[in-house]
Amino acid sequence: GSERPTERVRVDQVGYLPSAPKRAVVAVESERSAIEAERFVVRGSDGGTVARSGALSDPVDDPDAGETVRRADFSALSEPGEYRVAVGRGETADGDLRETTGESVPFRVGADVYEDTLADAVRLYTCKRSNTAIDDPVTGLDVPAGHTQDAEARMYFDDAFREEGERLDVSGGWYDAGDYGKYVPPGAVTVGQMLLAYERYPDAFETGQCDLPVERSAGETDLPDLLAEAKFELEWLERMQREDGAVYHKVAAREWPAIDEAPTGDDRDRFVYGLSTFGTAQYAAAMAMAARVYADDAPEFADRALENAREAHDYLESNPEPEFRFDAGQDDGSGPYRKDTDREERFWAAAELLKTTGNTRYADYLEVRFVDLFDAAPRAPVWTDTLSLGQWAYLTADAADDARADRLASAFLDYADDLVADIEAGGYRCALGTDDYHWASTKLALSKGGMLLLANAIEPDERYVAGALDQLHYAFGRTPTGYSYVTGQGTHPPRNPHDRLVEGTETDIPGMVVSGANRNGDDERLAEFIERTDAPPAKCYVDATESYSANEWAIDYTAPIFLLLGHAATMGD
Ligand code: 9MR
Repeated sequence: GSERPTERVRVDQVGYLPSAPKRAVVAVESERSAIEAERFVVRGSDGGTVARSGALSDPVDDPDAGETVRRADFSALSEPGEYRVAVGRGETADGDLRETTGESVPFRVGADVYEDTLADAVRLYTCKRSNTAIDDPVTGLDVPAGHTQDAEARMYFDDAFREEGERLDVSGGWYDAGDYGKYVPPGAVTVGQMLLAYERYPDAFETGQCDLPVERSAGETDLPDLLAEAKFELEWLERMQREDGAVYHKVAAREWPAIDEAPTGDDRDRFVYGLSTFGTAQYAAAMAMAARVYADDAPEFADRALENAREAHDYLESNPEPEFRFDAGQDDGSGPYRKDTDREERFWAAAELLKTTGNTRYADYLEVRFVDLFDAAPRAPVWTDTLSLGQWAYLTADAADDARADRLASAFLDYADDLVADIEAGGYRCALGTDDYHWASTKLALSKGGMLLLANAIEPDERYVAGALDQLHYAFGRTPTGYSYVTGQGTHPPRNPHDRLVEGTETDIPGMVVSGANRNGDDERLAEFIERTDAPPAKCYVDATESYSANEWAIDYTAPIFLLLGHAATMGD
C-alpha cells in the first residue's frame, strides 16, 4: 500500500463549483490525536493571499469516523482559482491565522472542475471493452484484443435449448471489474444508470467529449460518447438473450486469472453460465430504456432494443416464480451476483416498458402482481435492488395512474428529507449510515446522492442538490481517511486498485470508483488492517492491490457518478 494521507483538513480534492456550497472538514480530535483549531482561512495555493476566513463550526461527533470534527464553510468564495484551507488560532492584521495547525491539499474552484472527471469516467468503460484492441494515447493502454475465445464460449449447461458444450458468440461488453468476467446484472444496472443520467441531463453528455481510444463503428459516430459506450454493452447483453427471451447470467472461466495477467495472456476456456429471472428483468428494463433513448439517433437499434425488452418480459410473465439457475462449479472463477428474489426487478422492467410504450398491459401487470411496491419506501438503487429505478420510471411515465404517481413522488421527497437530515447530522456530510460501510460503500453513497437529484427534479430544493454534491465531495476525498476513492482524481487517489487490466498492463486508468471503506473486511489484507488498527467503520480502507473488498473498482461502482456529474455540469453553465 501507499503512504496514508496525513492532512487533517479534508476537502474535495478535485474542487467545488463556484455557485455550490463549499465546506472543509477538520478532525480536531480522533483516536490518536487532537489539534487546536478555531478559525480557518482559505489561501490562494501560492501560500499568500487570504481569500476567505471565518470561525469553524461548533464541534460535531462523527462516530463512524471515530472523530470530533469542525467544519469550515467558505461557500461564499466563488472566484475561480486554486486554494488550500488552513485551520488554527488567532488572527493577524491581514486576516491570516496567527498559528496554523492544519492544512488541506490544494483544490480548485471553477465552473469546469468536474469536466475532466466526467470524461475520464466515460472513457474508462471504453478502456474496459473486452475482446477489443485498445490503443489509448491518454492512459498509454495498448492492448491487442484479449479473450477472443468469447466468440465461441461454451454453454456450461442449458437444458432448454442447448447442449452442454455447445458454443455461443458472447463477444463484446465490458470487463466487470478487476476481473475479466462479464455479468448481466451489473451490466444492465450500469447501462440503466447511464441512460437515466442521459435522460435527465442530455446536454451534459456530448459527442467527442472524451476522445475515445477506439474507432467508432458506423452508427456510433453521431452518438454522444456516453451513449456510444452504453450501446457497446447493450449489444453484448443482446447476445446473452436466449431464444425464449430469458437471459443467461454470466461469461467467465473456471478459475480466476492471476492479478497480473493481461487480457491476451488469459486463454482459459470461457463459459456461459446460469440464468436468472432477476437478471432477465434488469435486462428488460435497460433495453426498454434504450428503446426511448436511442429512438432519434439510432432508430433501428432502438426498435431492436424494444423487441428484446418485450421478449424478456414475455418470458417473465410466463415464468412467474423467481429463478436463479445455478450449476455446481459456476462460481469457481467468477463472482456469484446471486439473488433469489426478483420482485423489485420485475417492477423496474414493467415500469420502463410502460413508460416507453404507453401500453397499459404493463400497468395492469404491476397492479396484479406488485401492487405493494407502489407503496414501498424508495431505496438507493444497486444491483441487488432496483426498486426505485422502477418507481421513478413509473412516476415519470405518461401512462401512469395519477394518484399512484403522486404518492410515489411524495415518497421520493420523504426519502430525500430523511437523507438530508442524516447528511446534515454527520460530520463529513456523507450519506452513509454506520451499517452502510460495507463492500462498495462508495457506490452506495453516490447512489444515495442520485436519489436526492431525482427528488430535486420532482420539487427543486437546494438542500437536495447540496446533499447530492456532498456525495461527490466524499468520493473525491473529503473522507475520514483523506483518500479520494476515484482513481486519478485528487491528490490522494487509490494508486493500487485491485484490477487485472491495470496490473497486467502497468497502466493507470483514471475514473475508476473503488469499493472504499468496508467495515466487514472481506479480504485478508483489509481484515488484517482492521484488526491491527481497530479502525472505525469509515476508516476501514487500504490502498492495496490485494484488497479486493476495499480497492477493487467495478462497472456498477462508477455508474451512479453520471447522474451527479450530469447535474454538476448544468450548474457549471
Ligand atoms: O460488487 C459486489 C458486491 O456487492 C458483493 O458483496 C461482492 C461479493 O459477492 O461481489 C462484488 O462483485 C464482484 C463480483 O462478484 C466479481 N467481479 C468483481 C466484483 C467487484 O468486487
